[in-house]
Amino acid sequence: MSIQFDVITLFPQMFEALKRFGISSRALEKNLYEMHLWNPRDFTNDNHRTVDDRPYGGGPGMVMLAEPLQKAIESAVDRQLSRGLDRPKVIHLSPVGKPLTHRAIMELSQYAGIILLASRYEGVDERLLSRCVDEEYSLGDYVLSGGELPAMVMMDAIIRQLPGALGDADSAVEDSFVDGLLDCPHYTRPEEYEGMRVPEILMSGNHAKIKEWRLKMSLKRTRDKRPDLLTARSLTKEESRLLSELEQEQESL
Ligand code: 9D3
Repeated sequence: MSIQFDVITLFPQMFEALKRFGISSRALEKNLYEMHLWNPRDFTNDNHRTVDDRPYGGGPGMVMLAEPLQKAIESAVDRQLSRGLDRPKVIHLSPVGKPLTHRAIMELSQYAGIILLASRYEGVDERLLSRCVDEEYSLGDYVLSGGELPAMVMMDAIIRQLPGALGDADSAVEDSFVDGLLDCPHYTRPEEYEGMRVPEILMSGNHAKIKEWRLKMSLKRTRDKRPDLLTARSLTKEESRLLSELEQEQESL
């Protein structure tokens, strides 16, 4: 069966972005995944359909109530169990979560089903998190308005890993970031644009030389913009040689 996403959100319409455009839309048409949306407001009983309240101890902002979230999560879990799937992992997108990495995406893409909790306001009642949530992920150290965009980011990254999601043209491009280096520069027509020419080597037809040039440019970019990626990773003989070539070339300037 295709991977099952159940998302708990006050703004289910935001997820139209994922359903309607690009690779994630094509993957949905190919039945590579299913996405089911659950609004905590539909699990309230009062006239105002209240999903949040003021924080105990005072302070700014509102906190999401445990009960509507627990009911929504339980409905989502029951849906997946009734499909014969194992109990799904419940993931909360949160500024206090661990950083979302390529490695985490690869691990998550192995699951048959995932439940994503996208929260709003200042946070969620801690008792809901301790009772119902297995893991928390953050996109990085900057403040967003809620967990919906992070949930879509996570799903987009998982979906493009699913076999059959990428056309052949896309999948070749994939290799570069996955091996821990930044991508090389790309060029297309025309041969000369505003006085700037395409690097001669790319027009040579020498595919071994082109491959080597691309690797060298990846190494150069990674060294210049993300040296942390180079220290995190061991180099092949060819990569070490190309890096010392780069250093030699720089000295001679
Ligand atoms: C001062 C306390 N704020 C924490 C930085 C409260 C707060 C702000 C914004 C609590 C939640 C949010 C909404 N953000 C997310 O839900 C979120 C998020 C983010 O803001 N940055 C990076 N990754 C993520 S994942 C979910």
